[in-house]
Amino acid sequence: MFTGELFPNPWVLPNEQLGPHAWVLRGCALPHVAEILVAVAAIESASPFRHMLTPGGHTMSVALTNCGALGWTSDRQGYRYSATDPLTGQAWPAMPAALLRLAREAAAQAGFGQFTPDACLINRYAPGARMSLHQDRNEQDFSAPIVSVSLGMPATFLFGGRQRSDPVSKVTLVHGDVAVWGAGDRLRFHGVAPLKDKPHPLLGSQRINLTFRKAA
Ligand code: MD6
Ligand code: FE
Repeated sequence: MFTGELFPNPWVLPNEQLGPHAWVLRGCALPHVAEILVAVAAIESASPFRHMLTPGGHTMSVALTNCGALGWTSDRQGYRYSATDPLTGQAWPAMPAALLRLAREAAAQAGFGQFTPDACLINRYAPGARMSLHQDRNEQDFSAPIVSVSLGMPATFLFGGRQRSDPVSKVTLVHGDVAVWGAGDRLRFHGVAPLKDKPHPLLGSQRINLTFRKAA
């Protein structure tokens, strides 16, 4: 049960609204960290983190894996969702029930009922890793929101507008924060500034981000 309303945690920042349909739910994942980490360990033992190639031929600084029916992949041919892990030739690990529950709970808190993600991209950042400004537009259906869980070291999240040239605001995402956005905010440009090395007590010098989407 989420008890944040009845027993506000003074160590957690207040929720932040980034747009009409975009929220940072502070500490929303904190009650679930242990089960998320168990799930990630099982997923990476079947489908390890790896650095993918961009269509432009660069190696991504972020290492990634996936769980769920579909997984986000990148290579010289482009970005796409695939039912199989190109590294193993097998299906991606199934989405653990605990992750699905957390994603649905967070989506509902941000005003998106009935969220049924079929894809969970798991990004792992080492110090210096970054994510350049992009839109999430490889999904079939932009009516579903995106739910993004941050664990480990803090990151500076860059949140722009619908045009690449729009002004970008910065928001710090810390361990346990969940960002949710959809509807009119679904196609806003966003990214992550190069990660500073501020070792986290539980996860050390890394940041893990889980991003749930409805891809098909
Ligand atoms: C990250 N996140 O936080 C990268 N995309 O590591 C994303 O690219 C992202 O957090 C869409 C919605 C939420 C996100
Ligand atoms: Fe994204």
